[in-house]
Amino acid sequence: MPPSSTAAPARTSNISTTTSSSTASSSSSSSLSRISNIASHLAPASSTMASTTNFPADVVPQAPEDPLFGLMRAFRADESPDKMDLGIGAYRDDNGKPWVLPVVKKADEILRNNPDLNHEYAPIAGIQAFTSKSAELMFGADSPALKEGRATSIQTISGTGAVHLGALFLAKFYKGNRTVYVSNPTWANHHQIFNNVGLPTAQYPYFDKKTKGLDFEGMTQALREAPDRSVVLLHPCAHNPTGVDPTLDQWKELAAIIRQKNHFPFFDSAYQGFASGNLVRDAAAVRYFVEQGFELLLAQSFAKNFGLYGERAGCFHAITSPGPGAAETIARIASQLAILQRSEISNPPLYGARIASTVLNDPKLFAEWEENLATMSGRIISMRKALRSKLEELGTPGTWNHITDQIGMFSFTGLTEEQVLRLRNEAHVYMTKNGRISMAGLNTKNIDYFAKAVHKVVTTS
Ligand code: PLA
Repeated sequence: MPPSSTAAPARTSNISTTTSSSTASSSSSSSLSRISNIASHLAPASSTMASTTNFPADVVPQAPEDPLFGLMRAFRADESPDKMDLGIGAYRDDNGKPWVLPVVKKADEILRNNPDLNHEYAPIAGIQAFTSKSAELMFGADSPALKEGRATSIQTISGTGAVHLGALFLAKFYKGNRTVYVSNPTWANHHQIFNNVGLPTAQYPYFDKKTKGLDFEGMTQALREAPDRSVVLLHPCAHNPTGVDPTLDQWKELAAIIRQKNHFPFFDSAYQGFASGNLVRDAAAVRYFVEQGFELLLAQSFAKNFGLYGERAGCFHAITSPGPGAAETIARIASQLAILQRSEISNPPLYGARIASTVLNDPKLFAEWEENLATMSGRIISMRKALRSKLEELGTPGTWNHITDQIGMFSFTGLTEEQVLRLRNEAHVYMTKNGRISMAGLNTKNIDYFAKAVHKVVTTS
């Protein structure tokens, strides 16, 4: 697994990119070239040079469009009434519509009626009532790290901003092995985020193509073989893109290896409450690591579990190990995070964090949020069952138990790139080229159509 410092996913999962529409007809192109000839004779000498830019193509090459947002654009442009969006991981209700959580509507109402709110800047570290409750949500209110003052939390631009801030912090201050080990596959943006701050990424095996489950052997072996003190990026639950999570026993083994090798764990938590519908259960791996006394980083997103995608509510947490100097260490870390934050975004946006904070700080609203989470995860789980049984009824070749074994927002179907492209071209079904589907895009109205379309491409490819 050689470290790579280029954004590998952009190369491997690039969907069709639009080329510039410069294909003018031959007659108009010849008159165009005549005009440009005349123009070049009339123009001053300097403008006849090929380019006066500081950013020529060999310095700033044309980059491919982001695969996921490109897919979203292509879906929006498709005029077929049958089209299905199984691309980006955003919850949809049974009518295929975005769902504003009822508890979020309530919090919004409360905020709008609060005469004391204004649009002043937040502190650099964000809204304290939000960050402290975010930490409790993730680590537990009785977490030893919180009680002992060994944790610091800073509000970020959703999960992406939190991963980025962590990456930046490591790039500046981490003196161990600076290669970041990520799962193969992982959320494609992980590579870009780390590579962009100069930290190379390497991959540990994760997904077993045969069982469509976890390659635990491969994963543990790679972590044992990685140089001591490597950074290890982990998804605490609802792994993206595979939907495959280690069991708690496997997490314990992973923790033992990470401890033995002195690796540095960095958790990216984007789906707490989405995997099982239970916030505590989905935090079990993280809480185990904290109980074991690890020093670690954690990026926390509220995009999915609050349905606050575009509001960019998130948090970054650093925890240091217990010991006499712990409080002083965490204060130093916090001070440097504040400097990084100030130079990057100065201070974080208010609205999403205010919504989440209103819910997190009110026991009644919190209980209602848990019901909303159960609604979302419950609908996804029922779609998993329905999809599996429909494919099995149709007798679609292959096994489909992985659809119900996998967990969270996504299922890694095992469909090949060719099959994915046929689904897009022939059936207007949009999913990423790696065969990932966002389960929330399925509903009682379109699931038959999808199962039949999958059956067709699997039986005729
Ligand atoms: N980390 C992981 C593992 C994710 O899957 C995502 C989102 C994020 C972080 C970032 O989320 P946030 O910045 O919106 O909080 N992944 C999505 C969207 C849902 C995306 O790629 O941006 C996905 O479809 O994979």
